[in-house]
Amino acid sequence: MIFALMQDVVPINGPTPGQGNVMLRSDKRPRPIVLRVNKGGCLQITFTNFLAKPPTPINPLQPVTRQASVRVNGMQLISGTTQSGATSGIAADGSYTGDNSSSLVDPGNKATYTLYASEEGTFLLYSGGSTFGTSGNTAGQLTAGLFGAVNVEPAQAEYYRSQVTAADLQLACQRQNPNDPNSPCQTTADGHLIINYDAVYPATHKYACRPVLKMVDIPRAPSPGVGRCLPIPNSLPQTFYTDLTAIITGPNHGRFPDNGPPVAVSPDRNQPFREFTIHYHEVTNATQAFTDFYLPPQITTTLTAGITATSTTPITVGSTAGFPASGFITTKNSETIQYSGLSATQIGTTQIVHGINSSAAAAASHSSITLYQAQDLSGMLAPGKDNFAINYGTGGIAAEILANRFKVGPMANCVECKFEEFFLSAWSVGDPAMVVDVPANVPLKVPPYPPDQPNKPAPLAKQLESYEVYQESNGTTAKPPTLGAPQPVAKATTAFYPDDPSNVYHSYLDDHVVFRILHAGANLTHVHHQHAHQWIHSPNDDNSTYLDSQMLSPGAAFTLEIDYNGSGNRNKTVGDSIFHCHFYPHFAAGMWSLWRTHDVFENGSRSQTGFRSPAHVRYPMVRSRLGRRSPLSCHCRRSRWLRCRHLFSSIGGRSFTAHRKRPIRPGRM
Ligand SMILES: [Cu+2]
Repeated sequence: MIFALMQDVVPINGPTPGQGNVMLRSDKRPRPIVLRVNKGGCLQITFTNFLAKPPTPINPLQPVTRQASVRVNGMQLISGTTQSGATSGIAADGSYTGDNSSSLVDPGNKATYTLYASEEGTFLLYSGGSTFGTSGNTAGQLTAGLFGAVNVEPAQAEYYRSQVTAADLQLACQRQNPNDPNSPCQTTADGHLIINYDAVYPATHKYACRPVLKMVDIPRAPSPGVGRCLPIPNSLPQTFYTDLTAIITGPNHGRFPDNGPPVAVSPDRNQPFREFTIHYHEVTNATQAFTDFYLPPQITTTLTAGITATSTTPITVGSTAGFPASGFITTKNSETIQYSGLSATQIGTTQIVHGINSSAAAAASHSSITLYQAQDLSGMLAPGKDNFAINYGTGGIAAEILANRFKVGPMANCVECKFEEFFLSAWSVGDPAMVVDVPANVPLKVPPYPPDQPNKPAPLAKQLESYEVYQESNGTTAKPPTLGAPQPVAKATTAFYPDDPSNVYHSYLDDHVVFRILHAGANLTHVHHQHAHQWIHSPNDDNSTYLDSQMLSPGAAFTLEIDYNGSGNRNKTVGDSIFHCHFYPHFAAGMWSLWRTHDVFENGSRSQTGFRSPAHVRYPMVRSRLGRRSPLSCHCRRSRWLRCRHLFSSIGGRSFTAHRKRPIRPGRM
């Protein structure tokens, strides 16, 4: 379950989306939705519920209720209109609580919620339809994915996309002939595009007349006969982009008139800033990269007679089919007996009796046993599986270590890849949470199949899911699909979603940066910990305490204004600075991301091999002091990606790149 703009969804079948018949457009990566509004402004949300009916029988991790809503912690309620048409102040709450009438929405219906932004900051957005789950780790629709944020920006702020493709940036340049949308782009002396922040897609483009960079803008439409985009009369500004990242500027994409008093560690707070929105959350049911993460298939058989703690008569099993020569036997009173080198008959006639007799706590009569195959690694691997996430992206370390040991993925042949220096960095493993067309865990025995497509079920994923379903269904003797031994044969050729390819957050050295961090989970507290960068607890106070960690409890949200000009901080650290939950069990289970500070311009060029790398995305530069672009960025060399060699593969839908002659060295401290 996710929230998305209506313009970002398409029907699965037929011409129109509807209940259960909706998916994201193929070039939009699933991410928590981020809405933006200025302090002192109102945000009106029209919410349509397209959730499908729950399946039968329902997965215990899914909420049964499919009523849903949008509610935002901490914003002021103005008015709402329920699905039945009733309007009131409390109807803006998106809840069904106490004596209040319900402002939830049934599947197929819609409602509106109008909220007032009284304070700057970030506010957790979620559904109030089902707030309880089946265990401590689940909280109904919240942990199923229905969350996002409302970022309240400074008064007079404007918002622009921080990451776009090279093709899109070409559409957002100042033209040499302003009246001719096809005339060449204006550039600086060294070839950088001069940006038109108000550019719209041409009337003939599939996104006709939408803004290219501006995230909230007045809607436009092609004018009949003229072929140009004209504002739709009497329309209010509308949200066109809900990216996690943004460039937030003052009026006319310039400086803010007054965005906080200067402090010693941040003397110029009126410059535009890059914004990163970071949701920490749990993963209730991720499909893991390798079958080793799952309990091996169980084989149950019957006994010819009951056995007790004092049994001395050998018992034979009813069926020996499928019994391996070694493994574990678990009896019904939870005793586990390891055996090896015995035939199936011997298991039945000797080991069971011995095991029962050796236990002082042995219980009543047993009529059946369950036998586990050997090599059950699921318990040992659980602490490093994909189980915690940031912004729907995860990077559990166990899959990365297994990939190295199985010799798949970009670090397949890395003999010195042993410990933390490789599995929590992009240096050897590639960018975390990148989705590619051919994952590294493609089994050798799977016949050739079409590469995965964005936002569609993948052939390999189907196999792993069916294996998981098998594990959850007790009693069946059907065997999971046979997966061949992993081999370094499958290589990805492209990364999906080039404007948002991974859990790496990009800025240029000295860009002013603001983090908006939120806890979108239900149970465990997290600690946002940032390497190589700091902020102060009270941003207006020269005597405030430095911080590099912030505790987050469920529902909490903080704004962190990074000091010393943000990117690179006081030490001018270029490269990757990791941030993560400081609890290692969460961190190892995927709750980490990278902040990448660039010192060369990322122009979206292709790699030498033709692989469409993350560098295919462009990062428009912030207009910094005096409204000019950063002199550093303007005079730096073009990206050296052209000279990079890419070794590429992936794990479990996440992909990893390895770059030789990488232009940026990891800056982890
Ligand atoms: Cu945590």
